[in-house]
Amino acid sequence: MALEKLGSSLYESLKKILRASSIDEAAVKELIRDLQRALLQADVNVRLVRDLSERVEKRALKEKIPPGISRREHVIKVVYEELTSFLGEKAIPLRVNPGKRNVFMLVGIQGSGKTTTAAKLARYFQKRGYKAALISADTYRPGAYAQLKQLASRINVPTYGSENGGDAVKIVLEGLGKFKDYDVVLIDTAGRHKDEKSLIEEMKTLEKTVHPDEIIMVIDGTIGQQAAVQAEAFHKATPIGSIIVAKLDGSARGGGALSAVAATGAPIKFIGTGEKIEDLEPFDPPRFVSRLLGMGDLQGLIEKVREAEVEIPEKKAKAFLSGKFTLADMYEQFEAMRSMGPINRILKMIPGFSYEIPEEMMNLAEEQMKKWKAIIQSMTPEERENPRIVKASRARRIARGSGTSERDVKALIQQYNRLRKMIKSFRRKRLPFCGRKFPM
Ligand SMILES: Nc1nc2c(ncn2[C@@H]2O[C@H](COP(=O)(O)OP(=O)(O)O)[C@@H](O)[C@H]2O)c(=O)[nH]1
Ligand SMILES: [Mg+2]
Repeated sequence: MALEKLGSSLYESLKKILRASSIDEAAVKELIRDLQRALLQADVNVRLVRDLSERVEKRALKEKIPPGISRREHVIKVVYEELTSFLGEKAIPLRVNPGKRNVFMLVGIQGSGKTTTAAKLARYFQKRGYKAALISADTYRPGAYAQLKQLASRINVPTYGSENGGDAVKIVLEGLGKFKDYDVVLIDTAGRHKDEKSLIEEMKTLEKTVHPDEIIMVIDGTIGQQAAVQAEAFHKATPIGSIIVAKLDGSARGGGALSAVAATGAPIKFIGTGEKIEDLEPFDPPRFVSRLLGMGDLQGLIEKVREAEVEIPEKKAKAFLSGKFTLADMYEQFEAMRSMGPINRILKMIPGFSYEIPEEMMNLAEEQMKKWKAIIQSMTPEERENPRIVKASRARRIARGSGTSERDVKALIQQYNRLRKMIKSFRRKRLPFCGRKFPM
């Protein structure tokens, strides 16, 4: 199962709850089954999934709902809170003991982002006033040392390593001898060997001889199920103290990180959000969960859902869905949307849209909405009820009254016709678009 799917399947289950006409025990149970399926498919540990779903079920069904929020919002809140508390409420920092040298060793398979992350961490500590140094223990991949040295030279951090292979343990010990009076020494290791066994052996030996203060596993945020397998293999060899999830830029949601956390029990401390040396952020569990669930801002969404739950009388909703609605109805919907704030903010909260709509297009949509609103306001009630009567002379009058052009007026009427057609075709396809409340 592709990695992003965890997020989207979790989101799909939550969306069902958002759309459900009533939240009863059956709806909650169904959500929990969906949740379990999504987590298990993402290789999250079975026991963990059971614990998590038991807590969600108990809280969703038994907990007294706080005043001011609906049962629907409460259920979503519970899921969100339980996932967050699983990841840790707050970021756990990578601790540096002052007055002593702190040695951190980065492990992970080739390509996960170790070398880049080592340089990013050096920069992170350097900016906080620590004296940092780097050691390259990747003697297997040609050019590994050169890559680290090149990154480090940009930030003026000293590096130790060997151009032409050699014994990784010996090199690390030499490097540590050189960097005695440093606050932080970061060891970049190999991610590949002749075979997996010799890689794991090397990590074990390094751990035993070097005794790093913490072993940090770097995982690629875009990988799926393998995250658990990798994490387990490394954790067996050396105790993983923390995790850094690299490549969490772009649209990667990082569901694999959940599995890595489950496999090692180690907290995520940082995420990598780009190829540049500054692209490292302390991990923020609530933000990560929102991302995982595919929402820009879950709490914001919950609020907006509440505001947007415009009560539409059943009769009107039915008429709308049969395509029998007037421009006035469409206007009402626009109003509901506008009261939610700028359209791009709303679109950003909808997964899929967040990455796909370019800023200019969003602004255009907002401009368009303003125009349409002005046009509809300049119409007579009769014209709103029956846009067909708007011919050339009426269109001219409306354009003048709204400060738009005749073309704009025609475009709106075309849009109205298109929306009607679209809704009629939805009906034919029997899309689950029903319900007393009309979700925008
Ligand atoms: N977009 C993005 N690319 C990254 C990130 N971290 C590492 N990379 C890229 O991933 C590739 C492998 O990184 P590297 O540090 O060499 O991985 P290593 O084999 O584990 O040492 C390189 O092209 C990096 O530029 C990140 O946070 N975001
Ligand atoms: Mg490397």
